[in-house]
Amino acid sequence: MNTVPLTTEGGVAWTVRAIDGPVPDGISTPVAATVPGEVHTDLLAAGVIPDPFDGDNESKLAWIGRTSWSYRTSFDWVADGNDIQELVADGLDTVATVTLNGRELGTTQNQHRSYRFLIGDVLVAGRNELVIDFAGPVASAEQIEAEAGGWPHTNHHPYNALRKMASNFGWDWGPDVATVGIWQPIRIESWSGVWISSVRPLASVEGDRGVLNTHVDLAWAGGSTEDATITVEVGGTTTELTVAAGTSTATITSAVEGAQVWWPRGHGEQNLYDVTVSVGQDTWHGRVGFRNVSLDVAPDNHGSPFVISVNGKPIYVRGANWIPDDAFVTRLSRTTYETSIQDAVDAGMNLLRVWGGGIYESDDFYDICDEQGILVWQDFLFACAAYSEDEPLRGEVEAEARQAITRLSKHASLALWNGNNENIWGYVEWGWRVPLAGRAWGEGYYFDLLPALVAELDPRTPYSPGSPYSYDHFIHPNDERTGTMHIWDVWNQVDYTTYRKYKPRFASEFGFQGPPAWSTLTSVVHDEPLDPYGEQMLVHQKAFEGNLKLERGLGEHLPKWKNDRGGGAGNAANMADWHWTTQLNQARAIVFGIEHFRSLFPLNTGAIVWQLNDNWPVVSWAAVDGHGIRKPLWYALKRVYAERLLTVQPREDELVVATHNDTDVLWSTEVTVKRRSTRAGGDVIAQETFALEVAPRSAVLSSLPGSVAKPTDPTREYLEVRGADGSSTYWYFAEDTELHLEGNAYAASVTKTDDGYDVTVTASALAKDLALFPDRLDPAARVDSGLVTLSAGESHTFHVTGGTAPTSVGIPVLRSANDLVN
Ligand code: BMA
Repeated sequence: MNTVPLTTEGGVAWTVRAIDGPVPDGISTPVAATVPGEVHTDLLAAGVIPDPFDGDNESKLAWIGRTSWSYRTSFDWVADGNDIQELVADGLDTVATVTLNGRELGTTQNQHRSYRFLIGDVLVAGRNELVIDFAGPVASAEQIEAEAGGWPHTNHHPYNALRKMASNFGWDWGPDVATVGIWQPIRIESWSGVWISSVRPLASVEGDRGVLNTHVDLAWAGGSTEDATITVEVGGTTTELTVAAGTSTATITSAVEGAQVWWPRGHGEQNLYDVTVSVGQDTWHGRVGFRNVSLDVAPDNHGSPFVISVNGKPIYVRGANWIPDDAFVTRLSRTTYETSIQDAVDAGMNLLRVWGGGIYESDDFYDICDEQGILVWQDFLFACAAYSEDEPLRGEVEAEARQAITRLSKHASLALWNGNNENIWGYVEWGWRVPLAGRAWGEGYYFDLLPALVAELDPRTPYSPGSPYSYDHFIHPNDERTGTMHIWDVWNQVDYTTYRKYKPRFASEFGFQGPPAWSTLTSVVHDEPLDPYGEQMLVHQKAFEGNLKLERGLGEHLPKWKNDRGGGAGNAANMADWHWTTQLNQARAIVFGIEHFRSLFPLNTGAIVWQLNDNWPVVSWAAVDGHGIRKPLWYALKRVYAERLLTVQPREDELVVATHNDTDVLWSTEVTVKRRSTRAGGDVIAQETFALEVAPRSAVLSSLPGSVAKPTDPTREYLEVRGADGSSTYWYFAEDTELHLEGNAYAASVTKTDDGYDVTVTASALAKDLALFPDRLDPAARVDSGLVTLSAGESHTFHVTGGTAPTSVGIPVLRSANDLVN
C-alpha cells in the first residue's frame, strides 16, 4: 500500500476560513490550520481569539459553533500504478462536505466514525485541491431538531440530534465550545490486490491455553483472481489460512499453550502478546491479553448483583468515571493520557468508566489501560437524553458502533460495553414520556441493536443496557437492590450522610463538588474581589445551583466561611476559607460514601466515583483538576481505595471496625483502638487491642467494646485506630462544628531538598486533615500527600517537588480542619 498522509505532521499545509455565520467584526480568516485539529485551537494558535478557558471568553466565542468553516489544502499526487485510491478520514467533526478537485466526494454527519471515499477517477497527477466544509454544529443540531422534532435532553443545546460528542456542547462541568475540524488523521491509501480492512483478534483462556480468534476483513481490488494466505503470529505460534480471491471475511484460530493470562491490577500480571496478521503485501500489528470476562447479574436473595469477574475471579471495583481529558480533545496525546491514567493507578483504582457523553478514546488510552491493568467500562455514546431511532441517526449509530467495537474489542482491559448513561432512568423518571408522545427514544439501541452488535463482533465481552440499570424491565433502573445505582440525591438534595442509608449492589456514579486548585482557579478567574458568585467564577461553576449546593453540603460537618464582602485582605482570606472548606467537604463526602460501600462487601461489589478528571479549570466533582493538580479528594481516594481498608462504621447501636481485604493474602495484624483527648497532649482515656484476621478478598466487622466506643465527652474525644502493619483510621463522635480542635495544634518547618522542599508538621494536639498547597506559591509545585491526620506527638513530612522553598508555611499554604473551627 502506498499511504500519503494529508496531515500537518505529514508536511501538508491546511488553512481554515469562516464561510458563513455570525463572525464578529475584526475576525479575519483564513488562518493556518493544524490537521488533525479543531477550529478553536486553530484560531487560538493564530492569535485570532483569546483562550476560550479564560474569564468569560466562553460566551464571547459562542459564535464559532454557529459558523460554517472551510478547511482547504492542496497536495501533489504522483500516479503509482495501483488499482484503488481512497481518501481515508479517521474522524471528521461533524457535519461536513468533502470535495476533491471540485467534485463532491460525499457528506458526513458523525464524529464517532471514519469515512472512506474512492477517489481514483478524481485524483490528478500534480496538484490536487481538497476542501472539507463544516456546518456550524450548534446551527446543525438546532436545524435537525426543528425538522425532525425534538427529543428530550439535558443541558442547553440539542446535542442528541447529532452524532457528536455531547459534552462538546457544554455540560455541568464543561464549557460550551462546540467546534468543528478534521479531528483524526486523514490520508490517501493506494493499493492493488488484496488488503486488510480490519482485524479483530479476540483472545480468551481455555484451560491453560490461550485461544486467539482473529477475524480478518479483506478488501479486494477488482480483477484479483489469486488466492490469498492469511498468516497470524502470536506467542511464538504461526497459523495460516488460504482463502479464495474475493473472500471478504475469515477467522483464524491460534492456540498458545501455557499462555500467561492477563489480570487487572491487584489480581496478577498484565501479560500482553503481540499479534501480527499478514496478507499479501499488507501487515497489521496489535497486542492482546488472554483473559475471560463475565458479568453476573442473576437474581439472588438481596435483589441482583453486579459482579465483573476476570478469569473466573470476582473483581471488587475501585474506580472512577472518566470524561474527555481536555475540552479540545485533539490536544490529548499519549503523554497526557499516561499522566491522567497514572492518577487513577496511584489512587489505587482498578477501573475507569469511559462515560457516554464523551468519545471512544484514542488507542493510547486503551493501550495504557492494558499495560496498567486498569479495566475499562466503555459506554456507547449516549448520555442523559432520548435519541431518535429514525434514519439517518439509526444508521449512523450502527456504523459507529461497528467501528468502535471492531477497534476496541482486542483490548485486554475492555471489561464491559454499556448501552448508555442514565437514559433508561431518564425515560422512567425524568418526564420524557409526554414530550415523546409515543416516539422511540433509544430503547431499541440499548436492548436490541447494540447487544446484537456486541454479540456479533465482541462476544467475549459482557454487555449491559445502561447505567444505572436493574436487569429487569419492571424494577426501577436506579433501585439500590438490583444492578447498578447512580446516587445523586447526595449533592443535589440531601446531606452526604444519606450515603449510609443506601446499600447499593454497585455504585457506578456518585460524586460531590469541590473547587480546583487555587492556582488553577485563579489562572482563569479574575474577578475583583474574588467571590464564589463573581461573574467569571460563575462561568467556571456549571452545575445547577452549584454554589448553593456547595454551601448546603456543609451541613453540620464544617463551619461556613465568613461572609465578609468587604474587599481587601479580609475578603481574600474568606475566599481562601471558601476554597479550603469546600475542597475538604468534597473529600469528606466521598470518603463517607466509599467507606460505607466497602463496609457492605460482598453485598456491594464496586464503587465508581464521579469523576476522575476535568476538561478545563472548573468547580466540579473531579478528583484531579483541569491543570492536573490532585485535589484533596484525590488524596482521600488514595486512602479509601487502598487494597486493605480499615474504617470505623456505626452498625445499629454499636461501633464496628470494618475491614475489607481486597488482596489474595490473609490480612493478619493487631489493632489498637485508643480513645484520646483532642486537646494538647492527647491523653489516652481508654485503650483496647485485638487480633484482626481478614481472609483474602473478604470483609470483617469487629464490634468495639464500650470502653472505647462510648465517649465521656463526644466533643473532646476521638478514636485513633492503628494496625500494627501501619493501617490506620479515626472516628469522631462529633462533627467539626462541635468538635474541640485546638487552634494551636501543630508546628511546621521547611527544609530545602534537591528537587524542591519538605514540610514537616509536628502535632501537639489532634491535628485533623492537614493539607499542603504548594501551588499557592508556585503553580508548578506538586506535593506527595494530603489530608493527613496526626495525634499529639506525631509528625508527617510533605515532600514538595518543584518550586522554591519558602522560609515558613502557614495559612493558606498549610491548612487543617483545626484552622477552620478556630
Ligand atoms: C451524572 C453524569 C453526568 C453529570 C453528573 C453530575 O448525571 O452522568 O451527566 O455530569 O451526573 O451532575
